[in-house]
Amino acid sequence: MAAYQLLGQSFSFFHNQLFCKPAEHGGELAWLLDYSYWTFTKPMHHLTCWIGLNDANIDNSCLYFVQGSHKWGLLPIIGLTCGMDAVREILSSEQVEAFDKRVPNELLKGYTSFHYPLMMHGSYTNTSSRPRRAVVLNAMDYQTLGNTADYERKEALKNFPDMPQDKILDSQLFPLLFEGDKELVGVGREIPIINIKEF
Ligand SMILES: O=C(O)CCC(=O)C(=O)O
Repeated sequence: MAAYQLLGQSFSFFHNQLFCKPAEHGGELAWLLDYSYWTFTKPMHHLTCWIGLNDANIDNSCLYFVQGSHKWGLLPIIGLTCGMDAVREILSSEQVEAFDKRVPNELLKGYTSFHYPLMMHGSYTNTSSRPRRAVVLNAMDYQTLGNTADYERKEALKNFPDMPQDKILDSQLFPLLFEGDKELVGVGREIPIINIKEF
């Protein structure tokens, strides 16, 4: 329901991920915007749901967000293993100011946070004696289309099913997760939708 309210739309499963940062050596995930990696789909109407499998805090490398970065537009891919400061090179001075105030997303095990596909996020090395794991579910508007024809990182597509250009991604590998019209029948009232443009 929260995903429906945030997307304002019925939505499908896009893909999922498991992030495991073992105690004392879990590596860093350099800053990224999810949609920088997903431009082989369009339009951008996706959502990420991050679910903690351990208590996550600064010590064991929780996720960080850069406040306001969702309004910066699409940034290029700089690489997930390029170091936590490489991103500074592509940011303006105002953006670097926001970046320096990045916010730790400390969450208890089992709690969830959602992020917009242009929200800059990353996580540092886990130097603590506790593991930090998370399951991530990526959802998309149920009418999302393939946009693979001119996609440059073809090798990245090998791990995905076929996504023909301009065709709705509705195969069994992209199942419908929440169909608003059907699932909300009987609720008897309008479900408030969040307008991202207000944030
Ligand atoms: O948990 C992490 O460190 C990374 C998660 C992530 O990249 C995401 O939720 O999109």
